[in-house]
Amino acid sequence: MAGMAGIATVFALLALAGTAPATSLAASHPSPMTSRTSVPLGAAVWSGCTVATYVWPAGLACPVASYDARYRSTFAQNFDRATAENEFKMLWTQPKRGRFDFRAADGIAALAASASKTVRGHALVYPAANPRWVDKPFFLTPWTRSRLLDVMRTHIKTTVRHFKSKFPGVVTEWDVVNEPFLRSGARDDNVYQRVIGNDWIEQAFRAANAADPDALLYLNEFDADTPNARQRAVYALVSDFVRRGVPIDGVGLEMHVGADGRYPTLVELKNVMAQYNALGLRVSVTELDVLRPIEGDPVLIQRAAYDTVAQACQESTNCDGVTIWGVADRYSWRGAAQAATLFSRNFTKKRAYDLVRCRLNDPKPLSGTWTPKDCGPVELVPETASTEPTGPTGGSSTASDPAPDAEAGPAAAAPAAAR
Ligand code: 9MR
Repeated sequence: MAGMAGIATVFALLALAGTAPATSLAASHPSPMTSRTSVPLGAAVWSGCTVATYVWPAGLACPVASYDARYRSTFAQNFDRATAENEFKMLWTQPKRGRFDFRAADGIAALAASASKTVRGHALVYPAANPRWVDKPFFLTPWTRSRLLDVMRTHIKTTVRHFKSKFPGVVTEWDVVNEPFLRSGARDDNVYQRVIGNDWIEQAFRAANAADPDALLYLNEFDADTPNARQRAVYALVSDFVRRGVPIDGVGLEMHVGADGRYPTLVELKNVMAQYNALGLRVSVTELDVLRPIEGDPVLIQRAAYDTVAQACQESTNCDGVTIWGVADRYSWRGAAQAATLFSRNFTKKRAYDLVRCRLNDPKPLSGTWTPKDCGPVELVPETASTEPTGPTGGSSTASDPAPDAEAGPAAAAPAAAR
């Protein structure tokens, strides 16, 4: 197991080798897209689990992605930008009140900068990733609205300014608020909601904009990619923001899909993206991964799911990015056996990667005529191949990607799902 200082050193050394990418200026919000010749493909990266501020569940193996050269090269060679899977969260960056600790987060920014990639900052306010001192204040000094607002604003300002000055041009956008709604469409019952009240989300966006007027600002939400109560709640909130001039640029669609063997249809996804387009907002697919289906050929179904999401983004002119939640199955939070990402346990590229890349490299332009290039069929197997249901684990695949369980190497630890 490696210590946090070691992780930061590894990434800091890597940073010396590269040049930071240029920033894009976004003086007004929502910030319209000015060109669309390709859509960036990102990956969530993480540095490992042994840091002082984060207690890994006992008994689980600890993945040390930062020390795996294949992990770093797979990211550098195949992705355009990074999201810190955990290290930018408040639990890591302000573990004690007023004591900021950006060492692990800097490691991620340095990894990206060393490979000339940008970073999506994830996330400034994510109630599920609060440190304990935010959720359970000392009983003699309970939160008041003004005290907690001050804490939230200070956290946002300090974090955004830290990256803006230490890694200029690298962190170009932020998930300002993460997962503020419940499945019912009601507000999540978290400390900001209870103490500050309904305007806590607006206050967070205003603080982020004040800290970096050039950054693109997103509200990121789970399961808001199909028409449902949570999606309607997100839509109502962001349309109100646009109407009143609250600074926001886009909506992040997480897209952890494949539970119950399902994923959104192309029409559903394009309709949701079009709703935000009508408001002048961008959409970004921010955390895409696909669980093994319950029935049917797992590789083909996962491939089709990836292709569908990429096609929706390709054909929606306000879609400005797709990020996969993990570089490779080996270190995926889903566990390697789910084979949920675009690279196998042994870092072999899957056909789904080529399909996604092909579509994102050929997006519908902002104006003019467009005929999409042929990316080839999803299925590249003999027509006799069986796609019959094969049982509750999805069975084995007849397609040509590496079988998830057939390869050597340790399984990555899979943290418990957050919901
Ligand atoms: O993938 C992340 C996992 O390693 C963490 O244990 C977990 C707890 O913070 O967060 C996971 O990432 C979540 C992301 O930050 C927000 N959307 C849902 C993701 C999966 O739970």
